[in-house]
Amino acid sequence: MLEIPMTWFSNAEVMEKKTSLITSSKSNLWVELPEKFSQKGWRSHLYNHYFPSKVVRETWWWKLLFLWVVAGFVGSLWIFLLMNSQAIDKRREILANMCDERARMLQDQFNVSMNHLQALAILVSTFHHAKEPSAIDQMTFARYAERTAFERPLTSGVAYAVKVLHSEREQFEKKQGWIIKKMYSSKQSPVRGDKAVAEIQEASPDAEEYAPVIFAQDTYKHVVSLDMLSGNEDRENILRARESGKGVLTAPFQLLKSNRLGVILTYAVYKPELPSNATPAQRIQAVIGYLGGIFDVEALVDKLLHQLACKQSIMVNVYDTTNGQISMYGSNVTGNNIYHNSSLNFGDPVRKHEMHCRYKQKSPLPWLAITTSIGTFVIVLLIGYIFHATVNRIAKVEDDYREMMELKKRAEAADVAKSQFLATVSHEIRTPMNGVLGMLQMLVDTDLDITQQDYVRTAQASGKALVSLINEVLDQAKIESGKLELEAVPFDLRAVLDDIMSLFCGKAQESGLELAVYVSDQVPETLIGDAGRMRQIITNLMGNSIKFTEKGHIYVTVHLVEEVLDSLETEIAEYSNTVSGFPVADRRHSWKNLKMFSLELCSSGQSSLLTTSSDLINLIISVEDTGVGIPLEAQSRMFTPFMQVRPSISRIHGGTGIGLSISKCLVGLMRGEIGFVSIPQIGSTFTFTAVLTRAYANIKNYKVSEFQGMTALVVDHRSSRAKVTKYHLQRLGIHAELSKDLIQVLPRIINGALLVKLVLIDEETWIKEADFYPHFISELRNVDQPDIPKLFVLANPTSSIKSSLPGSKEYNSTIIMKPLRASMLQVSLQRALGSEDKENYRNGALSSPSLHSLIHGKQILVVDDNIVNLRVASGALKKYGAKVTCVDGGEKAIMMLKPPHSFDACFMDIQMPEIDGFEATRRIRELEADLNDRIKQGEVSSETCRDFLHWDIPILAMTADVIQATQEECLKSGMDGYVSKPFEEEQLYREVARFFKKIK
Ligand code: WA2
Repeated sequence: MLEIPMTWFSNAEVMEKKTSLITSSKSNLWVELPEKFSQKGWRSHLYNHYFPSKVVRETWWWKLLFLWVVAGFVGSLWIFLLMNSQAIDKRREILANMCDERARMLQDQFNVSMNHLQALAILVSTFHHAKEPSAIDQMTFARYAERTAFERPLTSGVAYAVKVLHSEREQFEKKQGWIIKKMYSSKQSPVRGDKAVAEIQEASPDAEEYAPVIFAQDTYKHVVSLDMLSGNEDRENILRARESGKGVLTAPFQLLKSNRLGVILTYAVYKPELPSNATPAQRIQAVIGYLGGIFDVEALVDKLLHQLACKQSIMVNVYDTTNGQISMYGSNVTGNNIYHNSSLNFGDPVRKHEMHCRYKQKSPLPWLAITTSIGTFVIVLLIGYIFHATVNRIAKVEDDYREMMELKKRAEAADVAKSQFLATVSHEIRTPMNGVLGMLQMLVDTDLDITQQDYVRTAQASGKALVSLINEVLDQAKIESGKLELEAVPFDLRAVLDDIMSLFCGKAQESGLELAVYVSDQVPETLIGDAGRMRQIITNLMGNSIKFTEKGHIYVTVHLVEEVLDSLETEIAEYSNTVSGFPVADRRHSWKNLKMFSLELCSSGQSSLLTTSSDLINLIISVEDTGVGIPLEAQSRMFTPFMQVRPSISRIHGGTGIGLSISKCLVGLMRGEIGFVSIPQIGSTFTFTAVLTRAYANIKNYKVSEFQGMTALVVDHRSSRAKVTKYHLQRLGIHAELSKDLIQVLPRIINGALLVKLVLIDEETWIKEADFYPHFISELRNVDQPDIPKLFVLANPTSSIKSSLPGSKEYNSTIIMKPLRASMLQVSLQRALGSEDKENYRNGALSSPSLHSLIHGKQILVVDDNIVNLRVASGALKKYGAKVTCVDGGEKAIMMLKPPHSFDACFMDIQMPEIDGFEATRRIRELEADLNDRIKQGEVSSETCRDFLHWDIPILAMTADVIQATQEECLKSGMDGYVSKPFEEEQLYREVARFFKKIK
């Protein structure tokens, strides 16, 4: 029992070591552990919580174990005693059986002897008394008796005495030739040996009657002429025998001339006329002689027992128990307690005999009982040991588990601290970076010479690269700690793709790449998911493609997985029919890799994901490029963080190499897969799938536009590129007819079969068929239609070709720069059809003036505790013509925005001391709700409130902290959206457009 606390102490020591190990690294991790976890505190905590309970538990187990061992000991002892007593019983039973058997045999043989003695008595009566003269003399009797001795197995001899009255004595003695003698000398006690007998034979004194032996078997010849009534035992025996008429036994006594004990059985011989039911008196009267059988018990029983098996294993004693216990046979050995008494019945009711049997050897040790009980006890001990070991093991496992839980808690705390640290550090880096970038942006807008401009742009690019690097590292850290969670917000995937196209439009222009996007019309308008992450994945893939593509195109397609599964078998690859005509790595090969997976899903019953639940949308998105491709040896480590195709890549192309690994994780979070196929020098196609949810509320719809119901003719000799154009037209509600060339379709337009308002010709087709256009244009002008179809040329963003585009000007055609985007196309078409807002139009750089138009003249309040940030934000907004007011705290913001006020919007930092952005927003919303209620009830006239019947100022969160800035959280606290610092024009436009439209 003493051992328990000791082992516990050693455990505690080990734990302490572990603790110190962890806490020693505390400073490195910057983990601020609560007091409970500090070395000392934690230890005492452990002692308080686990030590007492453990002791209680242990003593309980020990008591149980002790009880078990004691019970086992008692049990095995009991088993021993039981088995031992069974063994003894068995031994006793065997003894009893053997004893009874011997007793029965002895008795049987005695009976046989008795019967023959009776027969001999009858023989004597018949041939001696009933014959005159007698037929028997001593010789005859002796010979007969000797020859029939086998019939009396227990007798050692027989003798016959006659009844002689005193009156007849003289005559009898004369006739026999000897005198009747007395058995024992009167002076001396009976003496053994022939000499003594010879000496003491003296005549019998006078008596009423005598019983001299006349015949005797040769072994007892010495008793002839002795008066049997002179011996005590013989006299009593004779008297009893003649009275009863049955065989009568003496007690064992010393026989004459013998040193052994003997027993004599006597039968009386009567006169023949005696009736069978005679009285004792009559019998005494009628008796004429006595036949005695002499039993030398010792010799005879010995002989008898020798005939039996196992004589050596048991010891037999025969006793006459009539008066006390007179041993008839056997040595007097006691001490062995197992014995058995069998009663013997020798036919004389007066005499009682018993046979006592006991084992010669002491009973052997009960080995079976000993081994069984010891075995049982050993098993009990073993079970006890197993129990003990198990309990110890369980206790140890429990302790280990507790220890692990403690460590896990600490590890998790450290992990939280790590991400907190990362968030803080990134925020701390981003805040000054925001200032740097903001100021650089403002610097760009000042008067700078070419060199200065170049320096500023380089600085800007480096700053942006640093911010994106921080974002990526933060993402990676969040993914590693499992902290990255996706939002579920409704968004328009097509708009997201348009945005991404705009983002890369500049870069594509530089290298003359054709960018195209196509979204299958089966993909719902609005999806619920994480738009930002979706954008991040596609941007990453497109960014990679841009880096490694110098000519040709980059083509993004979005389909439903179900669509692809259907078309996969039927569609035949046409390598030449690509967007730019360059061969590509067929995206279907990359689909196939993923599809194998989805087929497995289908067969394993998870096809419900694909078919049954109609609200789940399985998207498959491919980014196809005609770049240098990925070397085969590098293909296996494409998704490993910081692994790049070539070490030199980062120097040439920039980037950290964790983009793809992040994308893979994001795709995984969207329950999708990512894969790719790449042919060196041909290109690569990356494909990923994602599971999103269908949203039923549409965000915005281009189809409700003025183009609804129009028909456009798309002339393009590349059908896949025509498909892209058709997709964008359809988004605007324009019906598109496709044609490979003008010659085919012209007759239909002329004869009025095809009424088209717009004709969109791809630049490449335009150049190819340049000779035909003068004819076509003139034909078109002569067409009998209310409106002459407008002509558009879809130009690739390569300035060199654009300037030399033949004849586009003279045919009054409009050039639309690719990549096509719905908003841009809308503006271009509006302008050409005369309904455009002239100020809005600037091809390819649409957002900036739009933002200007949105923000210009607006009263905007900017709230940030950081003066630099305040200046940057206000500078950025002022650039677009806003009237900016700045405050540096939540309290002031609430004061300023207490309605009524004259602000149109508010940009508010989230992380501020005292009152943060969320809290300030909540309070502002409360104030607004309060005033709105009062307006409703007519307490306040609406005139004082700038004609507003309902106060709800748009509040946008500004944040540099990506971790905290979730759209959901912003919306929860009453904000309208968020923009990340530093302001990106794109994002700013998107958010501002959303709520300024709302006001209008
Ligand atoms: N026979 C032989 N030896 C003896 C003895 C005896 N009795 N008595 C003492 N030693 C003839 O009962 C009648 C024989 C007696 C029968």
